[in-house]
Amino acid sequence: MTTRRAAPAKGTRKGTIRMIKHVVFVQPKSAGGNFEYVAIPRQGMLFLSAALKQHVERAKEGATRIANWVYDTRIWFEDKVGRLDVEKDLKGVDLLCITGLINEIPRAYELARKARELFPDIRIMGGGPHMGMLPDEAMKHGDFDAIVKHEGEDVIGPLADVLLSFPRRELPGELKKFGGVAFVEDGQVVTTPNRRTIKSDYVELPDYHSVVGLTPQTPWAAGVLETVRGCTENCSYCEVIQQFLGYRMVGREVEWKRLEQLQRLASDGLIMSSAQDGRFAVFVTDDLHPPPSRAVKFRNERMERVKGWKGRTDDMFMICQTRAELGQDPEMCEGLRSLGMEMLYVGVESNNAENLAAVRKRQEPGQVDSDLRSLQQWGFTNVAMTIIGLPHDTDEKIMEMADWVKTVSKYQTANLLTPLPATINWDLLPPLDDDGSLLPPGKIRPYEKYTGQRLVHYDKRWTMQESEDLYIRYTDRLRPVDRLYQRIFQRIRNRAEQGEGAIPQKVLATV
Ligand code: B12
Ligand code: SF4
Repeated sequence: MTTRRAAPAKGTRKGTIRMIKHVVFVQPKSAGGNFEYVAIPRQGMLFLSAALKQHVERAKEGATRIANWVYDTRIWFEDKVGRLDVEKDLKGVDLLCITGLINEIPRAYELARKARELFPDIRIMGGGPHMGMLPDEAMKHGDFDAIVKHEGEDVIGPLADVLLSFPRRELPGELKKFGGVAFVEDGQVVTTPNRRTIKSDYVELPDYHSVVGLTPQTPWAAGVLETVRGCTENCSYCEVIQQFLGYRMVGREVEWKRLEQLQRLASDGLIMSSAQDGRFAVFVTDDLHPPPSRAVKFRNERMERVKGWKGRTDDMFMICQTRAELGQDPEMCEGLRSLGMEMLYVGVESNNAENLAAVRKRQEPGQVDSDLRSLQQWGFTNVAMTIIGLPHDTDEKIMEMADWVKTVSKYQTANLLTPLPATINWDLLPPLDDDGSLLPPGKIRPYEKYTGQRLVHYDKRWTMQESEDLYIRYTDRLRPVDRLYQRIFQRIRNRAEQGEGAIPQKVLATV
């Protein structure tokens, strides 16, 4: 472990010398999933980095804390800045924090193993919706000191203090005192009972400034904004409810602060703006930004907030996720349009009623059709999110869906049904191996194939190869939104390579 001495940190007691602990957060390279991830940051790491710093600040205010150092953090998005060179980039680093979605997991485990091999004393923490649900697998295939389940803002600071204060052999005794973590003791994985769910704005502002390679020459294509954690629904293929345990809105004023932060980032050139109208894109990452009308309390609260956002989003081109039934709520549609909500990612999934019932989607195809048309009339650009390979699909019905969905949406996303941890599909659908044969018991799943572009479980209708062909035929009929982001990202890269400054971005203006 390296600990460099630093000048006394601001606010420390006179005479107390604080050291700096170096922390690297890494989001591993994806195995070819959506291009939005390359062009726009994912925010988990941004909140965790801010949480570590907040932890130190709170300690200064008198909260109990055993350590006497400050945290210097760097956030490494491999999709944006390339692969971390473990030997070079982790030199002098005390703590490595790794996240990962399902297709990023092989790289996540590889990073943990390599870091341990080259720096035996480094501390390594893992988390996110995959590792948090499968700590046994993470411990077996990666080399972690601790895995955090569910959200991490409340625990990352105290946990980092402990990991860096004790020799590794003494850690199990200390880690037992934390809720919602997993670690290895005497060769066995120990998982402690969950902690309490935290406030969704436990950290108010994400830490963009620690992102490696975020400059006016290489800005984000859009900012991200979180106003809610969790979802009011419970679709069978989705992991959100298990991961976030309920729908929780962040504070009204916190939303405003986050909007102001995005404005500052855009004016510093760290989020690109359109040369045509000067606006910059903001992706509201909430699973359901406007809640469904039946969730009356949340829906009304969102309506009030829409009014409160007036004047705070003037230079933003906003994008959010919603259910189609938003089309039945004229007041909300009008409000969202008036604050610059331009693009909606709509959970369409299927146009087959039996499929929708099978996945507990609580929507009906005829209604979805008219809702999407109504949203178009309000002036929204619809991005229809679809899933194929559902129980009642056939090749023919899938192609028919492609033809229909283009009439009610300008862009689309497409995924073949993919089992996710902690969902019913995980244990129900027999997993396939890399070559499409049934996975032998005990073998790790070929996660790099879990990009939604093929079936990764046994299905008597399609082999893995056939499902890849089906995916290509289906998406060839669509206008995938992904390709829009790919064009934007390519422009950023070209401009950066040519050493040019701000990006005259016309692509979003054409949306
Ligand atoms: C927005 C979003 C997208 C956008 C992303 C745009 C962007 N740049 O943000 C788009 C549409 C591109 C997308 C794509 C995909 N997504 Co997505 N996405 C989401 C969504 C709705 C929000 C993500 C988010 O911002 N969450 C909020 C942050 C704060 O949460 P977080 O990152 O999980 O981090 C917290 C904790 O998990 C924990 N934590 C995380 N990492 C670590 C690490 C350490 C060390 C610690 C201590 C803690 C910790 O602490 C964090 C703070 O509390 C989530 C659902 C959700 N609500 O999370 C799905 C979700 C993450 N996506 C999911 C999936 C499957 C995908 C795809 C693979 C789909 C596909 N087949 O293509 C792709 C993958 C993209 C890729 N890598 O190539 C799954 C992940 C399941 C899994 N086990 O991996 C989720 C959970 C939804 C679901 N269906 O269940 N996605
Ligand atoms: S509405 Fe979306 S986020 Fe909510 S459970 Fe269904 S798929 Fe998941």
